[in-house]
Amino acid sequence: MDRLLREEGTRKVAGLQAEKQQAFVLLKPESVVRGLIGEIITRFERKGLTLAAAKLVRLTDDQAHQLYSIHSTKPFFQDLISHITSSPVFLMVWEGPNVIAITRNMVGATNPMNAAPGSIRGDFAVNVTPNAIHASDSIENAKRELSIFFTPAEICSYVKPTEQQFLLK
Ligand code: RTP
Ligand code: MG
Repeated sequence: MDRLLREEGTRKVAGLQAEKQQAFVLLKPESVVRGLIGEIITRFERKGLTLAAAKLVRLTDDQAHQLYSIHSTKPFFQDLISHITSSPVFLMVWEGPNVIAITRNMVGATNPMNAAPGSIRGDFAVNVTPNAIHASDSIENAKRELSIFFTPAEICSYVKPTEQQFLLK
C-alpha cells in the first residue's frame, strides 16, 4: 500500500512538472562595460537555468525600436533608445520551467530604488534607465523579442547532465 501511494504521489508530482519556456535576456551597456556579464550569467546558471543562445552586439536604432516598441509613446522612450544603442549589449536566451517568472524575479523591480537586495537590479543598479538588464515579461513577448536577434538555428536545445538528475521520472 505504501509503495502504491508513493508511486501515485510520484506520478502526480511528475504530472505537475512545468513545461520548459524560453526567456530573452539582455544585459544593458553598463553591465557590459562594468564587466558584469560573467557575474550575471553565473546567477542564472546557479539557479539551474540553461543557456540556449548568447552574443555580444551593438544594437542598431531599428533593433532597439523593435525591442521596445511597446514603449514608443512613453516619455522615457528616446532616453531608453539612446542608452541601449550607446555601446554593446549582451543578448541571451535562457531556458527552463517557468523561466519567465524566475528571471523576472531574479532581475527585480524596474526602478533599482525599489529592487530587493539580492536581485540583479537590487545589487548592481541605482538608476532606472541604466538598470543593468532587460528580461521578457511574457511567453509571447519572449518569442517576439528573441526572434529580432536570433535565428532558430542559433538557439541550441540540450539537456545538461546536472539537470538530468533532477528531472522527475
Ligand atoms: P525591461 O523591459 O527592460 O526588462 O524592464 P521592465 O519590464 O522592468 O520595465 P518596462 O516598464 O518594460 O520599461 C522598460 C525600460 O524602460 C526604462 N524605464 N524608464 N523613466 C522611467 O520612468 C522609466 N520607466 C521604465 C527602464 O530602463 C526599463 O528597464
Ligand atoms: Mg519590460
